[in-house]
Amino acid sequence: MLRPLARAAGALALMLAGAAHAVAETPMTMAPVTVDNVWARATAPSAGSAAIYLTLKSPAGDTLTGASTPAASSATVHEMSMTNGIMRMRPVEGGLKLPPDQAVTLKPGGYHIMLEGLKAPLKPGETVPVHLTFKTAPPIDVLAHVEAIGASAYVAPGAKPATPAATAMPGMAPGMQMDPGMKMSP
Ligand SMILES: [Cu+2]
Repeated sequence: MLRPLARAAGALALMLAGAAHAVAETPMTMAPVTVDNVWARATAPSAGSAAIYLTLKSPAGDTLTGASTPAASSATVHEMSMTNGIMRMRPVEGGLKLPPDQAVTLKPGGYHIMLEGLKAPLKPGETVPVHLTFKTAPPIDVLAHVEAIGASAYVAPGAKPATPAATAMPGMAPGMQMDPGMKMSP
């Protein structure tokens, strides 16, 4: 009587070990990235470019490798830097690193997803579909809420917008100057 029971217990222990192994491996291979507060500024009717802002968080660490949207012909992760009082922006080499369990916010004056070849102006209240790809996590599709032309942050639906500040270019904080040598369009 004892032997079959012991064998059954042994088999159960093996099954449990297998289950624990599978659970332990999940965060390494499929850790989802959470995406919050996806937004863009409305654009002027003639604008050819815009910027998408959002907050990303990866529990295990990851890299935002790319983005695309049907609203523009290209979407590129950009960073900004100040050199001699001139704001420059350029593609983030190798993708945007997401440190483990640390929120990374793309916002005006900093990292942003640059949309070029905008197919239509972005109007307040609209949503823009954005497809995000990561080095490890599966791709994520999100909707960017289009805020007022001078908005400086995401406004939750139903909330009162913050006082807008006039800005000249998408992706730029008020008072920033474009580098005259910088090419904006392909
Ligand atoms: Cu840019």
